[in-house]
Amino acid sequence: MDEKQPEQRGAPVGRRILLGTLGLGAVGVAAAPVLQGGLESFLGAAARKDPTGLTGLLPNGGGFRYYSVVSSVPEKTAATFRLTVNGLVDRPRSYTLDELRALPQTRVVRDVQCVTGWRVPQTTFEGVKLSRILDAAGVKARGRAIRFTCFDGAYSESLTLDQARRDDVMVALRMRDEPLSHTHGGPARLYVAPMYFYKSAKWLSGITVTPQVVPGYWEERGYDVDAWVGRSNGRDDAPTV
Ligand SMILES: Nc1nc2c(c(=O)[nH]1)N[C@H]1C(S)=C(S)[C@@H](COP(=O)(O)O)O[C@H]1N2
Ligand SMILES: [Mo]
Repeated sequence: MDEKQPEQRGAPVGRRILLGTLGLGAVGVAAAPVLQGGLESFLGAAARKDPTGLTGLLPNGGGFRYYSVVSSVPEKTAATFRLTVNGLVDRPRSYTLDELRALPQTRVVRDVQCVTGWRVPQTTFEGVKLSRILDAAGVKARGRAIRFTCFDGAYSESLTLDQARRDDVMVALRMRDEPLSHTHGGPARLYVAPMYFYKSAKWLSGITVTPQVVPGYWEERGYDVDAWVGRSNGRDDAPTV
């Protein structure tokens, strides 16, 4: 296994064969949490140590793979979801889902590209431009980067302020003309169109303006902080895993 592909560490061929034997590929995402629980107990300590290896192999529909670095994520609704904006800003605040929905929505259609090789062509995302949220908060002069946190309690991501202000970076509320499902990181995920999909943090709960880039979850484990598709450590032409 390539050392630059930590998403796949702990998911050696043995597990793939196991998953294949169980026919997981055909089962679909609805059964995934149950199956993950079952597999975890079956595989024991090794699986608990690296749940990514298991979840990364599960299908998420329409050519997507389901990724989570934790084995279960609470579901949030319009009643319970909050997105907090804080750090080096003049006006820290939190948004409800309805408040995000009420803001002007932007639409971007691009290929989704995971760093491990799978790609989903021409996928529509809709949501609120991150620049709009940053402008509303008023980034202080010392603010140079953004740290994103998630209500899965583990994942994080980062962007420089310049990257965050791009027109094709948003807090996404919809994907493929539907509300973002829980498995795709709903009700709101970060969507960074020009970068590998690991930048697009699911289950977004926090946007913190920081004085410098704080590397995110996978970046601490070897991925490039600047994750431009084709210019980073991905393998665009690798076969789908
Ligand atoms: N919170 C969270 N966000 C995440 C991840 C994760 O494990 N946890 N995985 C990333 C990676 S590596 C990919 S490829 C995509 C997968 O998104 P999907 O599950 O909607 O296909 O989510 C990204 N965002
Ligand atoms: Mo990924």
